[in-house]
Amino acid sequence: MSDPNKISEREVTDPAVYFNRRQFLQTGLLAASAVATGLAYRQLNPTSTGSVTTAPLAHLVTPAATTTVDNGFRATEPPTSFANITHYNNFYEFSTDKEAVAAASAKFDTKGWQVSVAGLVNHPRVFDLDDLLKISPPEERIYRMRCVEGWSMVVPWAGYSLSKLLALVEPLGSARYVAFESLLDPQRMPGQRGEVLNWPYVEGLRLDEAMHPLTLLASGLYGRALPPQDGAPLRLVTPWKYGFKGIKSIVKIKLVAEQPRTTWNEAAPNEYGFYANVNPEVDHPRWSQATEQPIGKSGRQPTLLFNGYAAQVGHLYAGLDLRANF
Ligand SMILES: Nc1nc2c(c(=O)[nH]1)N[C@H]1C(S)=C(S)[C@@H](COP(=O)(O)O)O[C@H]1N2
Ligand SMILES: [Mo]
Repeated sequence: MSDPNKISEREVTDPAVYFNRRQFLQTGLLAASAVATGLAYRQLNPTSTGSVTTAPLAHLVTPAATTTVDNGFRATEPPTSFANITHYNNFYEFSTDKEAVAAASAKFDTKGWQVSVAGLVNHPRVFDLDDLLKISPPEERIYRMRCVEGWSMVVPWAGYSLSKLLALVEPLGSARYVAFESLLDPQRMPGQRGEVLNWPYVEGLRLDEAMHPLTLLASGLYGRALPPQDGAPLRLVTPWKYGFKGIKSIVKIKLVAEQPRTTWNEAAPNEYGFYANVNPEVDHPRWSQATEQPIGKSGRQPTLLFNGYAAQVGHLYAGLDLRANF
């Protein structure tokens, strides 16, 4: 596999290039026109990438078509390598060892997956995954990702804004938060046989955060369906918040009136707040949040307020004490 950390900015927009540089060169003109038009990913992508064998996404809309650096949909930093994104994971349902998650989740079967969207909405509904994915074509969104532990990545996700799903079910005026729940199934998720966290993993957002265009319901990365270790088949991505808000393998979305409970806040309330906005000035009780280690790079870099998305999301927190509401 090519090393995406070394490829040019232009290539970053084309998932075909990510996977097989040699094949790209061999296919010559066809590939060049695929870059230009955003077509033909299917033909160009090999069917597997190392040990990861998820399918290429059809109808992927590339950033050039939909996004700008200004709206935050496209980070200018080169993406972290596919190998690192898929082999350095936090997913406690499978393992607490980041480098063991890939193998521990490799056989996770998402056949027949359904997502219930309910609570304070006009049109509650249980979606088959395919129907949910059809709501809007997947767009590539290249987001920075900052884990509360002090490391970071840049991930070319694919998905659509959660707001599109919420608009479809029509939240009632009384809905003020969105609660999310991951699958509970200790048979398929061996980490749930231990009590390291309260299962199922739960998360939540304020409704205005959930409606923000950056808030992504992700079904893929690097132009392919999400690998199990990254939250197959569907996970949340809120790039201005610490990574633990990005709940994986979602089965329930519920519109509610009160602030929902969240797994890490429950596990250690003094360490992990409900908001979890990335903030270099609000340290974790046990370590500084001023800098971060980008995975696959040498040397730490400064962490930015709202992970560099202040221009897009700062208004959501006008008047909020970010230290008290960490
Ligand atoms: N269900 C579930 N979702 C989860 C987690 C988890 O353990 N279980 N870990 C979170 C944390 S701490 C991070 S940093 C990100 C990691 O996502 P990645 O492995 O795709 O990089 O997933 C988040 N979502
Ligand atoms: Mo994390």
